Amino acid sequence: MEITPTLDDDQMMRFVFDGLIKFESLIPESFNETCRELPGGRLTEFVNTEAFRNAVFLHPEVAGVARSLLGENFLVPSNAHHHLYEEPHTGQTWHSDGLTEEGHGVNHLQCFYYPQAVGPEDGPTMVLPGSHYRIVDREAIAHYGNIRGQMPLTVPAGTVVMTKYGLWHKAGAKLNNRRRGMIKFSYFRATPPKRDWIVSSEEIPAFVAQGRHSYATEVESYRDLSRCKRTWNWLCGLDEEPGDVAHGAKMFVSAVPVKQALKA
Ligand SMILES: O=C(O)CCC(=O)C(=O)O
Ligand SMILES: [Fe+2]
Repeated sequence: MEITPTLDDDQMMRFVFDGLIKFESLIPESFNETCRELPGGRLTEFVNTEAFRNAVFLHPEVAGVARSLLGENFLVPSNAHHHLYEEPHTGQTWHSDGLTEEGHGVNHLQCFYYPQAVGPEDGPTMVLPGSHYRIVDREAIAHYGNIRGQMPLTVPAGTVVMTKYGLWHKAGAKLNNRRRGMIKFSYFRATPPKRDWIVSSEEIPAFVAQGRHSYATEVESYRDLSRCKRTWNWLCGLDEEPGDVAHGAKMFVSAVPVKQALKA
């Protein structure tokens, strides 16, 4: 079995912009069923079985995305956490997990697998596309309620959502006693980035603006775009100084080098 990249330039750019990719009903029902009665909490033994590894971690679509975004010899998860809710609850507050990353690179994919369907009243995970670049104090976003552009992961059974670590998310409110499980696991990069996903020409294309997140004002969307360009260039192995970050303000003001000013 060989893992091959599955994303092309356009799909990679979309991931850079959204920070997530979703595959509905990806895992077959026969396998979903075997995951529905698992206890909550850390899953190590179960996910290290050949059956789980082949059905989920090395699923050609899932591993193909990991290969596209994380390069050759990416690290495959060897544990997982089962976020299981059975009772009604008010939901979590907005957060991103952990505090380990703050850069523009794509080094860590955090994935959510739902072995059963999740409806609006089942406590769906809420995610905010594009929030992976807004790295803020975890407590500072906890008070937000509904955010324009938030996406409830109301999904059919067998859905896998792969996100750039750092994406804002939370478990949504749950109104019933139906069991809702979500198995969370992570892939990591092990080699420096280069453009080795599906390409149709050797020439590296410039990042193509993907539009505007609905919560972003026009001004903030410039910042989103420059962050996307930086991540895109980084993924393509162009590890340049972030020109747009340093020079973005030149859209509105101008300046000359100090030596030139002294001569004037
Ligand atoms: O269960 C969920 O939908 C999300 C859980 C979560 O994000 C967490 O516990 O960190
Ligand atoms: Fe979380």
